[in-house]
Amino acid sequence: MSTVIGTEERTHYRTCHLCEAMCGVEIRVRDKEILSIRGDERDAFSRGHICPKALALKDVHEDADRLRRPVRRTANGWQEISWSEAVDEVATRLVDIQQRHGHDAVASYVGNPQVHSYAGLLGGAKFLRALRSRNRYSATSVDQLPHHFVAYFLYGHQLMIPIPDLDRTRFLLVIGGNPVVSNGSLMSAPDVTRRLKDLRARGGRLVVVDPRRTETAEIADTHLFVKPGSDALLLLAMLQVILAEGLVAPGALADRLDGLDQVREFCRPYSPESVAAATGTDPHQVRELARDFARAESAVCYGRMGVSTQQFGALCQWLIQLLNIVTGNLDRPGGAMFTRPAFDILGLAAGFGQRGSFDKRRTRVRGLPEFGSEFPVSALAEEILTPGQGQIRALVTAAGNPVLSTPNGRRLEEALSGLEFMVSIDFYVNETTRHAHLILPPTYALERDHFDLIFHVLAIRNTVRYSTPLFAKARDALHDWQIFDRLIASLAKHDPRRKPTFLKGLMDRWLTPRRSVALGIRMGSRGAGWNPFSRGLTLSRVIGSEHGIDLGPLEPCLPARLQTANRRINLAPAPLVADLDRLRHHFDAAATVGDTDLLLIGRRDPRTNNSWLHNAKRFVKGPERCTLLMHPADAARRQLRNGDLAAVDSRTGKVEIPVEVTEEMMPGVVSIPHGWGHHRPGLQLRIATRHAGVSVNDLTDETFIDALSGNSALNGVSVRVTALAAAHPRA
Ligand SMILES: Nc1nc2c(c(=O)[nH]1)N[C@H]1C(S)=C(S)[C@@H](COP(=O)(O)OP(=O)(O)OC[C@H]3O[C@@H](n4cnc5c(=O)[nH]c(N)nc54)[C@H](O)[C@@H]3O)O[C@H]1N2
Ligand SMILES: Nc1nc2c(c(=O)[nH]1)N[C@H]1C(S)=C(S)[C@@H](COP(=O)(O)OP(=O)(O)OC[C@H]3O[C@@H](n4cnc5c(=O)[nH]c(N)nc54)[C@H](O)[C@@H]3O)O[C@H]1N2
Ligand code: SF4
Ligand SMILES: [Mo]
Repeated sequence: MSTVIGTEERTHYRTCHLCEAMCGVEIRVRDKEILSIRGDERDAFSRGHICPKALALKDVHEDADRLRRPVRRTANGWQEISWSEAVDEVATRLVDIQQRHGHDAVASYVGNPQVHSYAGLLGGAKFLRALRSRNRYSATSVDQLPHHFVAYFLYGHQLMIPIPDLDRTRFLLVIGGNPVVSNGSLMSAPDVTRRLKDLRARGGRLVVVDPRRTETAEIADTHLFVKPGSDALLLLAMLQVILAEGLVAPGALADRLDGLDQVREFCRPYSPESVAAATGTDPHQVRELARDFARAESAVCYGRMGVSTQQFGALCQWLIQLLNIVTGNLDRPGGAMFTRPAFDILGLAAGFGQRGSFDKRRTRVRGLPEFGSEFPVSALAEEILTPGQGQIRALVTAAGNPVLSTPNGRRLEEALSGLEFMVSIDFYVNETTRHAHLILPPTYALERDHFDLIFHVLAIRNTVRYSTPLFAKARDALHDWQIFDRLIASLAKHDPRRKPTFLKGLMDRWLTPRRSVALGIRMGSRGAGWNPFSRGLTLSRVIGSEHGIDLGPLEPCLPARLQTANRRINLAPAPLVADLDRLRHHFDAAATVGDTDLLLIGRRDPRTNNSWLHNAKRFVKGPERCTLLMHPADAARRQLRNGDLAAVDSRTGKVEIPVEVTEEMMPGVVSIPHGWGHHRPGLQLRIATRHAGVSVNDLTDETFIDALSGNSALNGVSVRVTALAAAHPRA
């Protein structure tokens, strides 16, 4: 994918893997030097757009702190060792612990960047099977678990998540998402800000519901404040209006729906007036919003982190689906639609009977349910710390930093430091990996190929693009998938019962990640199959289109694509209906207690990527961004002024943080971004440690969860804020 300019300069085109937007980038290099990174004007999807983070492709690549060889923790610091020594030691220790305590004694945690590496994802899945432990954890349960949960119950497959048809809709209702900053999530949409502006320019409406007047709210027609954690009530009230006023019009799907009467029944008590106090919304505005949404030519309600990582995450995601369905907006242009990707991992998984699972087992200590063969990560620390049969003794982390990204990070740190053995597949010595005995560093993005196995499935348009490596990897470097392969082989060497049969071994070696993608594309619904005359897709055709291929807008696909056994949609799945009782009890109790604390929510900013882009100057320079946002009235009551240092404490911990007083916050709500807190000892992040900030997850609470799905409730955490000292002398 490179064209030669002159003798040594060349231009390379690839997809940026850092967030879900899949922007095409144009990278100019001279030998090994990266001269520039710009948007690829000819990219079929992003058409030249990039965000400031694209430069992290260069910064992380060149970062001197990035590990290039395996390291072992010793009394005198980290010591480089060879791959064979490292891999052998890991397998020896894991097999030994599993032989003494059972397979489940070794747990795994897989973080977000794994989803952005198709080879890592495929290789990691293979490794987890070889590890044979049911103690699996991932960042899913501090993120989008409720989306999978609802997709599983409504549409029969955990990956069958409807995507807003952003480019055609006439009405977008965003609840708890800030795409202008996050660049869209479960809605891959490069240059989302332009697309939102286009929506308004063609006469459509953008409404944002958020406890903070966010960057997305700033460009919306309407912004409504909502009290954190109360969205389910608001959504019920909107449904109640639509049902009571005869605005139900499910359209083409009408004869595929079950349970509408039940929905009518449970929504009945929730008038906009009845939820006004608990949600902090204006009943007239909510009633109008419901009517406008139902009457719009097309409309789509989209809810993200703010309504996922909260106490009623699954209820929220379910009610959002109901809103789209009863107004006839599911599976129609301008509504919520499904993709038909070149590599259909959803269809493939379904073909193997893998549609998801729920509550097949529970965690040992707290009894939290499994979903999709994973346990909620909020249970990880207690499963390590609580002695007894089934205790976790060892941990493998890959592409994750749970100390900063999961609730009650302090307790998790305590747990990690007591493990018998820990290995991390990561290229930084950070807050999590510093506890490992060994760190195995994979190559970084520019030394490997790239394909979006997941985000093509979650995009607002069908496109496909494959990127070749820009640089050859060093001879002694390994890709994530190669590390996993070496570990699998070594596990089998140390435990002969894991040795694959000859044929399976052969097959495993042949089916590299790249061959898997080639096969997936060829056999997919757009693929050439084995017909040599077909004009369908093959990997080489995709590679040949170095700016990607546009496969057109999303198309209606129901009921054919429904994965439920009876090809119908049950609007009222029993576990979700039952959870309405929990919602009611919670708000009945809250009404009598009276809330004196502030409610804490998170936020993102354009130069972060969760916890791991802070080791480059351009991503940390400028004014402090790890601050506490607070409404002027709340600040005044505590004698806090802009720039003052405040103490924030919760059930789990305490941090000290500068205050930023701003009317963009809803009164009673404060905000701290996540991914900071690089002041821990022993990190090898020379720049990040000088811009440490504090970790909001020292305040979040592992016992505060969405009890139905098991997802962490990172938003709506009760905190107290007190003044510490004035940062600036007062005039
Ligand atoms: N309070 C609060 N907490 C949150 C959130 C929030 O909004 N508020 N957001 C949550 C969300 S949405 C997410 S996704 C999670 C993220 O949670 P995690 O995935 O646990 O954390 P990251 O910060 O993404 O850490 C990624 C790690 O992967 C490493 N890495 C990067 N690229 C690669 C690679 O190619 N291979 C390997 N092996 N390693 C790599 C980095 O060095 C880093 O250590 O955080 C969650 N935590
Ligand atoms: N720049 C940047 N971009 C990123 C990331 C990053 O770290 N930095 N991370 C990436 C990842 S892993 C993800 S998952 C996506 C997340 O993508 P988004 O979900 O779009 O991002 P957030 O900023 O977490 O948006 C959540 C919004 O919910 C609001 N909110 C909080 N509590 C509530 C509530 O109770 N109700 C309602 N209605 N709203 C609430 C917050 O104020 C916030 O505006 O972003 C991705 N993109
Ligand atoms: S929006 Fe996302 S994909 Fe696009 S350049 Fe920024 S980080 Fe990369
Ligand atoms: Mo995420």
